[in-house]
Amino acid sequence: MVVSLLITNIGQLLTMQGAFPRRGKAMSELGIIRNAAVAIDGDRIVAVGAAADLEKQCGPARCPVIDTHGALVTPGLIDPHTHPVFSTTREDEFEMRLQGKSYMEIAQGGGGIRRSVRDLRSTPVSVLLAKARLRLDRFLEHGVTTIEAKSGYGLSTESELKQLEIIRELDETHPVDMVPTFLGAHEFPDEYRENREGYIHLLIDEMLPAVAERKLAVFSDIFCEEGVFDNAQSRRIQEAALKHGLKLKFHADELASTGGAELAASLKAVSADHLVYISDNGIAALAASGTAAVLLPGTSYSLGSKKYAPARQMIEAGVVVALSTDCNPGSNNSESLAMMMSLASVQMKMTAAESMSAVTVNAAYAVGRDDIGVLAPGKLADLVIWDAADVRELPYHYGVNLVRTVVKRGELAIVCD
Ligand code: IZC
Ligand code: ZN
Repeated sequence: MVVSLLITNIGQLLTMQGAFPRRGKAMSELGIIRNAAVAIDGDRIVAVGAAADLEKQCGPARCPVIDTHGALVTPGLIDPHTHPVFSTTREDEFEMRLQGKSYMEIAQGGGGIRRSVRDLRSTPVSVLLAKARLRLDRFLEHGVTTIEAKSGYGLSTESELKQLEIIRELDETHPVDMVPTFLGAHEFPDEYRENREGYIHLLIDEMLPAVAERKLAVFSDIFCEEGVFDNAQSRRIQEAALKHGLKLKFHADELASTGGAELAASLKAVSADHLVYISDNGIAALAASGTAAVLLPGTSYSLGSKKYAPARQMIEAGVVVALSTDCNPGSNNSESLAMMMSLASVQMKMTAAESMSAVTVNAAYAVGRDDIGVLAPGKLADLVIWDAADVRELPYHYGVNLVRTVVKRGELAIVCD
């Protein structure tokens, strides 16, 4: 066996082998091997198993070795919903919400997404690249090795392409891998407030074809919400995206119950995200269609809401549940999936094991990938060595970074000791 790196003396190795994706009780199964090792060659895993066996085959004399001294090792975490390319932050809006203003009131006053759009349009690419790169560094430091990344702060053909090209450049030059999503339907920009139909035409006739022709996105997403894109508009735009070969994601039922989950399921979307106000019908529809529910508890937290998505009901109904940060300048500015796991435990009653499935295998499913989120021969060698011995420590020991070492595509990307 040719091995370029052996990681051994692992106390608790979560291989996540087993059902893909995980539903219901299977979300608690983590494919655990104790006293384990992982053998890597190049960017791939070649073997996982008992440390004693793998050390015999490729011991310290024959390849570089990392001794984790009994640590917890997991796949690199996957964040299936982020808005990482933006210019300035919006901490003033965070404070306005503390004083009682709602997210939608701020948006209707010209703040919110439209403010980030004005910012992005007037910021040079070099500055946007530098700012986004720092966010990717932070994701990596927190154990995240792949993110889904949305446009949506351009809202003109030129600026949406600019944002997607930045995502492509970062994917090529930063260790964190990115799955690009076109989110031209994030809002109606300032110049189309009185001509919403005109913006929908621009999306369908110009933006989607331009994005598809340049192969700049895998997914098309939409903010399907009261006061933004209604269900009929969302269906038209997403049906056009399907014709261009894009797969679908939805921001659905975040601030009100509008039937967004049912719409996503009827269009066989890969994921429906947020779902704080999902209906019982919506839950049944997602379970039946196999559309993943990407839950973003940090958004409820940062919006100061007491209402979280009904994760337990979804898990019990057999919905594929994933977790994400929603990292964005408005409703949740965080790069820590471990913090989201902690919120998922306390606020949504998900166990540590369920949360781990939600940020590995199920998150991989939600971004349309099966080569990540699992530690098995042939999969990408993306993994995290934690300053913890048991997965239950992650949601419990919160608000600090427990990541010790991150291996990305077989290379040491972060080393804290
Ligand atoms: O910038 O406010 N909800 N999109 C939908 C967002 C939040 C991002 C933002
Ligand atoms: Zn979002």
